[in-house]
Amino acid sequence: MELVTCGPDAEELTALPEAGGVRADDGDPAGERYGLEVQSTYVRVWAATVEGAHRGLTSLRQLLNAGLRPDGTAELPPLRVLDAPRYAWRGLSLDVARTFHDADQVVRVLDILSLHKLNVLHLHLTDDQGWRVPITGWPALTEVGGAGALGERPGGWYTPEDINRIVTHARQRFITVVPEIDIPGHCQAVFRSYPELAPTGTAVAGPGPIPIGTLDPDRGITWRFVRDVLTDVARLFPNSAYLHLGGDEAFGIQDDAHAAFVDRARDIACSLDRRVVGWQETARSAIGPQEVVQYWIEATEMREVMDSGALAQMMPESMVAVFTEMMAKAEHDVDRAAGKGASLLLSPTSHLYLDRPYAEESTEPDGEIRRARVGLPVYPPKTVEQIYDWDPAAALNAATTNGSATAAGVEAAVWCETVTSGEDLEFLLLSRLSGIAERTWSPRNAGHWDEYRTRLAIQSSAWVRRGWTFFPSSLVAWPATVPA
Ligand code: TNX
Repeated sequence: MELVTCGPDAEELTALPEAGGVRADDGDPAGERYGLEVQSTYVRVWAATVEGAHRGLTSLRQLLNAGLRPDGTAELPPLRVLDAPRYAWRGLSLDVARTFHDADQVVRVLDILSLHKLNVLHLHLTDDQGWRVPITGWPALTEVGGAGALGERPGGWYTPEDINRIVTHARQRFITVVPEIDIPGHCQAVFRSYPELAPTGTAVAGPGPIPIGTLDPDRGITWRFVRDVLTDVARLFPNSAYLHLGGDEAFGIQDDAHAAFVDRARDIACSLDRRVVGWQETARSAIGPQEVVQYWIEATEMREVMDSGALAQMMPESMVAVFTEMMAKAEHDVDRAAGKGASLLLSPTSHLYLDRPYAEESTEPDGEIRRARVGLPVYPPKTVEQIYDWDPAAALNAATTNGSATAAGVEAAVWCETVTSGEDLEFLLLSRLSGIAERTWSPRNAGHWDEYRTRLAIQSSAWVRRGWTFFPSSLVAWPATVPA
């Protein structure tokens, strides 16, 4: 392994195409480039940075998986590659609020990301069902707000030591942990902890899966709370250049008050020397080129869901009306964000929400049982192949009316309403996340399902060795026996 900063090897790396978008740690996207050469007498990995060398060693690991023989030795083909990512921000958003995934499980997820050369873990730390991060001066947030999860599931929260372990494990693998505090909606856990922050009158709870009622921008205590929370979160997650402010599904607040809320929260984040990322609803505030907007509402699929009547089965009519209004308002968010110069983090529901059922059968009976239970029934099921057949640039283009938006990067998302354990979580990630990871790294049109499915099958031996749960899709010819 060599670090090269000048000479022909370095120049070859410099000539590689530039990654699109921004990095979550503000680093140089060129830092991930590497070269890898295999000859009969040596293997050489070179890069301008340790990070680039790490990515190169990850590719070497994947090649070793592919060439592994039953006796534990491996044969590698001679090759020489120069490699660089397509996007600078390649992540996974993980919901630890609806189900609490402890630090051990988060570390397992980080290992999955690392093996796929993903470089961001976005932690959705707070939601109606739970608050997972300790804040100085607000002990009830974890003691009360962190005590539960969705339904009767056990609660929990990360201690500062847990967070330090997660951030350190991530940093060693060149992954940035981006923390999300979801405000001003999705705050029922805050209201349970501190009723003085809760809305009064009719703007409380409400029927259906997503409660009505937000933080009140007209109360002084709200802003003391927001400042204290963002201050501690910025300190606990030091390698993220961004704080994620949520901003989604803030039902029960007027549009102008929502925009003003986001603006004021962003000012606080900026005073802490952090930039802001928010769900696409934040495009309606006074954002600019420094901001990242996370596009999630994929209109075509959402319209199908609405038209199918699936929502009406899940919630009362009054809530269906709230959702219909939300969809209508969302229609121009991507254009709005682009018009203001912000870049877009791509997480369209239709392909990047991994909390959807698998459409194809599992090759194993246990997988069939889990497949029937895991994934939100409201989303149309999709196969491993359908998720792989996706292109970020085409998706962004389809979401704008004039095709002028700029991608910050790509983030898959896994929400945990139907995920009750680490096994459920890994089952949803592996292997649709593998396909997304390839789309974020490799050049456009680089892979095709018919050859990808073979590569995917080969990589599963590494998952089995690590004890990761995965969905054995019937569309893939998985190896029958896996070397130990
Ligand atoms: C919408 S995505 C949500 C989440 C849910 C998810 C289920 C987003 C910004 N809000 O609160 O968990 O759908 O897929």
